[in-house]
Amino acid sequence: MSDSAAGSAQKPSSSVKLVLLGEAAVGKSSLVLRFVNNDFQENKEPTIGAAFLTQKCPLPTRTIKFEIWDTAGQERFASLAPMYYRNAQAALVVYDLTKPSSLVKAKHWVAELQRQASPGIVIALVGNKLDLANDGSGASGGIATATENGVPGPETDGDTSEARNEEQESATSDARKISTREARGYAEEEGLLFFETSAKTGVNVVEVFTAIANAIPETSLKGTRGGGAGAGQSALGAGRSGDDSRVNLGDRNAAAARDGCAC
Ligand SMILES: Nc1nc2c(ncn2[C@@H]2O[C@H](COP(=O)(O)OP(=O)(O)O)[C@@H](O)[C@H]2O)c(=O)[nH]1
Ligand SMILES: [Mg+2]
Repeated sequence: MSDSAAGSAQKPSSSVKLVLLGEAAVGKSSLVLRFVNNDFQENKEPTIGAAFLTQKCPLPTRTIKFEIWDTAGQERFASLAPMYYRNAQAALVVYDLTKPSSLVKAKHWVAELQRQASPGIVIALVGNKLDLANDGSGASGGIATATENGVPGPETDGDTSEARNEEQESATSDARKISTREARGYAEEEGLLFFETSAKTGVNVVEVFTAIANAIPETSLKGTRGGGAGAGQSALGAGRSGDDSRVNLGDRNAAAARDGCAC
């Protein structure tokens, strides 16, 4: 894209360790495959052991090289999990929006990361398999906000309207079992990035990684070359809450995502 032409010589380049966590079969490996190879396999072989892939994500002011660690569900063995997320600067915590138990699991992961992972870790909550929901446009952006997405209808009827909205939502949502509102509300409380994705169609996949790349605090970047640690501050800027170890993003990342990773 046009940004890669703009002075790539002096652009800082940084490696970012990113881990994927979540219940088995939610689509972790499929999201990586979509991001790295722009491919999808309908009956994907389960990951054996752990996969390690890299993918560059060129941003306007710097290039982020993701080192992606995809596990085969070793999270079931609690003692192995910290090995994966140790020193991770970013985590994709994935659930399947057709499977409520997977959100419960995702919440456990978020809690564990907040308790034990690196303090500045950027966590994105990702509801995958959006193609199985009828309202397939999904939540597409950056920091979780209170804005509801996909909840139909104005509230004209006082006390029952909310319940009706929930009903309508599930009635028109096909296989969706977790509403955008519920997941977004949780992500907002915890200060997580939030997206709904489909590894199958590719919706929002690049956007997730680009939003994460934008959210990595400058101070936690390693392997910076060519520009020093100070470069690229403008890519982060205003939306960050200064006193929190987690990172909040403004809506600009949804827009930035479109121009971000050209991969
Ligand atoms: N419909 C649909 N199926 C998906 C999606 N992502 C993954 N799958 C399927 O879900 C199954 C599990 O995917 P996989 O990536 O192996 O999950 P993992 O165990 O979390 O790594 C596979 O059969 C995939 O083809 C998606 O976005 N939509
Ligand atoms: Mg896998």
